[in-house]
Amino acid sequence: MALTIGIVGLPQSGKTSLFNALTRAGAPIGGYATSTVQANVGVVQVPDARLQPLADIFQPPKVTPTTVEFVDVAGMGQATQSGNKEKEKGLSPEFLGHIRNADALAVVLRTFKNDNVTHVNNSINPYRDLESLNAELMVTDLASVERRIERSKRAAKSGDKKYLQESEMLTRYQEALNEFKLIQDLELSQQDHALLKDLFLLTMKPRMYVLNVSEDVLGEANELLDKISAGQAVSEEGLGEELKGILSVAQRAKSEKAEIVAVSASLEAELSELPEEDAQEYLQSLGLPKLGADRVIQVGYRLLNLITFLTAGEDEVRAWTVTSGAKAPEAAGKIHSDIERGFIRAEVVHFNDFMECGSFAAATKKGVLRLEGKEYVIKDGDIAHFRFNVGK
Ligand SMILES: Nc1nc2c(ncn2[C@@H]2O[C@H](COP(=O)(O)OP(=O)(O)OP(=O)(O)O)[C@@H](O)[C@H]2O)c(=O)[nH]1
Ligand SMILES: [Mg+2]
Repeated sequence: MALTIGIVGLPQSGKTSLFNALTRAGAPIGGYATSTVQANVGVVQVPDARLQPLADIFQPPKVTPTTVEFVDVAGMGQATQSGNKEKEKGLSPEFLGHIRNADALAVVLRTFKNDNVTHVNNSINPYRDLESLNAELMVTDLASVERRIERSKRAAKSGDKKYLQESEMLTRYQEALNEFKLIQDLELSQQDHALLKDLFLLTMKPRMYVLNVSEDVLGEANELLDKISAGQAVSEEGLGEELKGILSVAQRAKSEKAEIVAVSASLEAELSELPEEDAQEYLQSLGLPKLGADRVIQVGYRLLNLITFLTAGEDEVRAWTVTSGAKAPEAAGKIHSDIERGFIRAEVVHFNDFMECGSFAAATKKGVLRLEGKEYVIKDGDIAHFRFNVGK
């Protein structure tokens, strides 16, 4: 199960720079001449500080982190202009093909100043850009919903109640989108979720805002975001233009309960070309927290309600991803469907407890390695070993 995050934003907002920072892929960036036409797709290993200490103990030949896939597409305004003549219909099919299946969206908003980089709307205003991106996503969803309404109405002619109900539900989405509401903000029943599942609407996807800020305000931007997420009041007074813009988006994100991070995509893209230690050292010398790219990945995990569990042994130390709340057999199924099918029990020790003991034998002796049954809910950081039996 590769988790996919689609990077979207206006043209020249720094999407490909962010993609490069995340994936170290070195995709071409620059002015319109090098604008992304073909999507860039890259797989990133999820940094997990628990893998190395385990590898030091078990000395396995293989250490395997989990991965996230990022898809970087063309700027949105651009996609509609060049790929789709009828702008009112929303995003082009090529564009959609790339992000429809994304599990979440990273919405890149430019606040950085750079006179050499043109802005489609001719000025820096991330709040306005967010509104215009939302409008574009909504128009696209509206087209999908309306196509589906046609279909349901045709099907409803047979008198089948199911389709009547379906078109009522769809009409509600249509009205909401016409009123500039995101589908994810509606109150949704289980039936709604079932219907929405195969509509792949863009305004239904969990999203994070990635503010692409100027290098020189990165530190202040992070402080500002921390304050807001801690619920402190922040006033505009005394803030420079760029920080004001950042504040307006941050406050909105807070009210939407959306995740938000600030990065300097071009700085990070440059740093990603250095060995990781040098990059971290350089960041520290600037008084900056860890790489924004790492934060983007972590936030992606939070957005999707994912946790990591581990398996550890002499053959391999490995991280696995499951949805938070998953029970032991489901987690086992991530490793192999047979292990889920033939699940007997799990031997579980939390990473922190394990590190205090240093070995499974010591963990057993201390009583922190437990036997758990099929109702056990896996926790982030659990080291698990599954016993299973698939009969002939
Ligand atoms: N100063 C500064 N310039 C940046 C930053 N991020 C991107 N740029 C510059 O902005 C230009 C566009 O960056 P890209 O990463 O190609 O932007 P994009 O969103 O992929 O652009 P399209 O593919 O055309 O939509 C490049 O010249 C970058 O060097 C930043 O954080 N600070
Ligand atoms: Mg690009």
